[in-house]
Amino acid sequence: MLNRRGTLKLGAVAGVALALPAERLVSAVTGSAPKVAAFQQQLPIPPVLSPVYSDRSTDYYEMTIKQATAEILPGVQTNVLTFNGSFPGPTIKATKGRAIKVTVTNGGDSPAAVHLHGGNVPHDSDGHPLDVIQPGKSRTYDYPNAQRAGTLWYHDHAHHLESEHIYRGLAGMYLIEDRTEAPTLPRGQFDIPLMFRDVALDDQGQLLWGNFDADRRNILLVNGVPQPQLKVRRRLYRLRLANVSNDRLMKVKLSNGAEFLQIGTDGGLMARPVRRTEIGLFPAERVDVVVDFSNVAGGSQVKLINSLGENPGCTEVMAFQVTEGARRGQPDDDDASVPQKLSVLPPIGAPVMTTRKVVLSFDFQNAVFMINGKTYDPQRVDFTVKRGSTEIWEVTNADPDPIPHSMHVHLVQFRVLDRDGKPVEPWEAYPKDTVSIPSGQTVRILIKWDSQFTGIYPFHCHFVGHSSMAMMAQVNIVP
Ligand SMILES: [Cu+2]
Repeated sequence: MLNRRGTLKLGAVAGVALALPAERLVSAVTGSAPKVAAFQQQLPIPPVLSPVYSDRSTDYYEMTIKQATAEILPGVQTNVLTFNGSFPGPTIKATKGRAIKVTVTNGGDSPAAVHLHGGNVPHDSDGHPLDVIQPGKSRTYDYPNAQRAGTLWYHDHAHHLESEHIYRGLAGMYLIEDRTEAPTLPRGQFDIPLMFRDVALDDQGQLLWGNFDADRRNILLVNGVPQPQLKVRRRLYRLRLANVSNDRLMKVKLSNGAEFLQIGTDGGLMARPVRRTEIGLFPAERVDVVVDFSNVAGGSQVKLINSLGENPGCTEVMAFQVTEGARRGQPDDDDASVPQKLSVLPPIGAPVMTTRKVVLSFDFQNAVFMINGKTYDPQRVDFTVKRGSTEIWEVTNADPDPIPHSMHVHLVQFRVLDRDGKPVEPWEAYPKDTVSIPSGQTVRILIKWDSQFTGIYPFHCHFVGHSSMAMMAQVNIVP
């Protein structure tokens, strides 16, 4: 049912692929294959950004958007667009209740906007598509971190440009921590972000780019490199799985058949852990898991397998190289554990006042994506909502197989109620900011507009190939 791409047939629809003879089609739809041995490179961990200044309430950060090179393939310098020269961008670690101000300077040559995905932030810090930083200019984003701890990420959101900008490298992790919540979970070097995304490279190792050419992005990266390995000890690890691909669907499992213990979703910890053997990830979704390597023999390898991979490199995503070392309870173990009660979730809240229909569809005639029959107009308000109110959205993917969509709502974490009337599993119920909407399905989500902020915020499909081609709309939240 799930297809690998949201754009499988769209190249043809847009008249791109059909114009090419068959033999050229092959090279047109597939990037150059990397000549890299699997599981030789160490998994890079993106650098954690340091504040330039701190006061009693706030940490102040600075980042610069700039062209840089990244060694995606060993010995090959690939031109990328970065935050601070880092591919992916540096990780920002925030603490719940402690504000952050990030001053971003645009050293690139096109407008950019920084959106904190999953963040409860003022509308003028949300990175609205028209609220951009022009080249050579700077602006400061306010992130109050007045929300539950969670695995967020930041990325470009400039009008019509976000798809290319994210693809070229403008994305990074943003982790909000809360030391009082489930304090026994693995921490520090045992808490690892895994950012998955794909690229297509030409023969010189340079990025190939086209909004509708998702099919040729045949190299899957983890934290910026293909098929890395991570040396792990025989103990518990927290892995923050984040699919930051433009358009790729993933479904991951462990090669030894071991289970993931899922502890969190997009917006933070769940009430209780859930055992899972295979985890689907639509673009922009995050799944927080704990994996137990303590019963794996030292010297053996556990692979992370993507069952939707179209080639060996996209299937065998990475390897965990299990080193010898102490078993659980031995001196090199910090007694990490997963409590049965992870977190106390906020109550569902007030009665539902409004039900809205949101229909996602592709306009085959004009090769644009629409919400409720309209393409995105950043000047138009699509829904006016009252701050503090609770709404149900019935989100329908009206497109035929294989065009999956998703729904990302800025500012809030919502509840996923049901799919075609069937209640969803706890692992995707709450807290979510992005939900998958496969072809033909209707998914109901419950949104409590519980942010203190008002103003205009977008909602959109998070196949960014779709959102940048108009599958976006916006709410105006009024007091
Ligand atoms: Cu879509």
